[in-house]
Amino acid sequence: MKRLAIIVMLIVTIVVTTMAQEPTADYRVVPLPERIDGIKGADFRLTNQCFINYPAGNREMESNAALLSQYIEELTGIHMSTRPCRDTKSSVNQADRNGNISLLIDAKADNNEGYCILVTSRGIEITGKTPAGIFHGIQVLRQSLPVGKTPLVLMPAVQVESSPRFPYRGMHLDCSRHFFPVSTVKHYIDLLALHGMNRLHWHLTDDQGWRVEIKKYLRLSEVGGWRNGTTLGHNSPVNDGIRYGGYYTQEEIRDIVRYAAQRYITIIPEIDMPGHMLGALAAYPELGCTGGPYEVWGMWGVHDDILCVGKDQTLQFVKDVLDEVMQLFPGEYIHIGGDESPRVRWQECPRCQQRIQDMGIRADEKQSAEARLQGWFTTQVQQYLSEHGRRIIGWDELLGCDVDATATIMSWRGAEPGSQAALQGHDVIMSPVDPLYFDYYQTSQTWNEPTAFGGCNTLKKVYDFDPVAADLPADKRKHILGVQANLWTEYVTCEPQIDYQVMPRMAALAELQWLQPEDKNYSDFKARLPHLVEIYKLYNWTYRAKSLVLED
Ligand code: TNX
Repeated sequence: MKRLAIIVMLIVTIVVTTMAQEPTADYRVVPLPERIDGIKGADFRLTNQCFINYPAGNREMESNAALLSQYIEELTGIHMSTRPCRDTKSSVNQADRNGNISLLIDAKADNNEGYCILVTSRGIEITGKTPAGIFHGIQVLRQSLPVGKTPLVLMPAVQVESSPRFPYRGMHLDCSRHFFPVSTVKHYIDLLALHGMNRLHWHLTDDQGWRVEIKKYLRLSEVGGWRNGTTLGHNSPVNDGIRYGGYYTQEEIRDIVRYAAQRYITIIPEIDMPGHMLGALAAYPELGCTGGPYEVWGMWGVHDDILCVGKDQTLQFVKDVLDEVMQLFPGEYIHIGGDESPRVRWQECPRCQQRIQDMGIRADEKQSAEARLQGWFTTQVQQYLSEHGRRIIGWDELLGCDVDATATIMSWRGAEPGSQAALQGHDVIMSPVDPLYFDYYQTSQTWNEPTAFGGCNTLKKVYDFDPVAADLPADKRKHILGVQANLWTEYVTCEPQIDYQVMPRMAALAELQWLQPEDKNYSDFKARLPHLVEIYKLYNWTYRAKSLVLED
């Protein structure tokens, strides 16, 4: 009897596995779509006989179609041609859709970045209000595919729909502390795209190197872009003495901005001011309070030498730099830093003190005159940018120096400053050190890990974070525009190390950015992660494998 049962079980297993041999798509990807509703009826088979249709004459959709074709080929080896199609609503007509994938604009959809994927025996439709929404749908289809060469993929009939919880879904990359080639920045953009993100906060200037070519001040990159050596270990007195640096030409930046735009990612450049400016001071010492000489810094931390805002020349410099930055980066936001700006030089500087007098700036029990001077300076910059149709983002230190509510605050010293800012009417991006600094360790057991800044931000900690504090009043919640993780690179020197720090934590971040809190489920997320990791492996990306199996 027992034997018979075993034989029956064996036969069932063989039958089931043979039936399941057709490589099959699984729509439970990362970030998990809001709705995945199976549809009764026959499934669809994806083969190299299918076309990818896009509305004729629409350049963005043409590019979407080309990227989808590229992704399908990379994952499965199936080559699908793209094809422009016509009908009355700049969409694709029904006859052309049969047996193919069609990318369709639906102007009536309500979320700008939402998508709908409909799979029936007649074909696949990816619909969105905008090409950006369709691009997110494309990433979902891409992630749903099995990885490995195959002549066909079985696509179960389904309707998959989603729209993101937050409009701002970002990652930050510091290219000052270490400089990364254009190819690495593009690679980072590819990571963001796969994970459904739409903002790259690009930290381009700091004490350790100025990385953007400014035509009016060429010494910024030529002198400010290079340091004479780098400290070893965690700010040890030992310096490697190796000249280190580099910068992006304006042409390279335009190329990167275009590459990002094709993936619906807006780049927010950061020109950190008035602190973290040694790169600029080394090149133009007259912009500092003491006049220098200054050197591009080979250590990490916060430096006392910052811009002298008592000099009109400094303000002119900042405006000139921003003029070129605005030409390079078409997005609405410019990040002007504002963090970690010691005021010791300003206290001693006759020009800064004169400025305080001239502007009638006064200390009170809440703030020093010098803190208010930073506020005055920031407001000058903010007004200049707003005259040019731009808005500023600044680190949460700006809350301590009187900027008005049109400044968007990036909350890094915890989530609390962000909540405070929202209460004061600022828009807010949440990127608290704990748990969204991806330069921090991913485990408390650090001995086998590459050197990191410190801390311990595990995958689970990232997943469990809610960017909107439970006690934030309902009418203030709209100010939390989104959430971002930061990758500072004091200890990150090359592309594989970038990848190791961010993957798989950025997968957890993606779920915070897209999912409503009640739809999050850590163990379900962990069960979906291995397939995403198959894709990381396919592209030869480095990631922290232990995060899949250990809870550390
Ligand atoms: C704080 S976050 C900084 C950076 C460092 C980072 C290291 C912020 C506004 N300033 O300059 O690189 O910590 O985690």
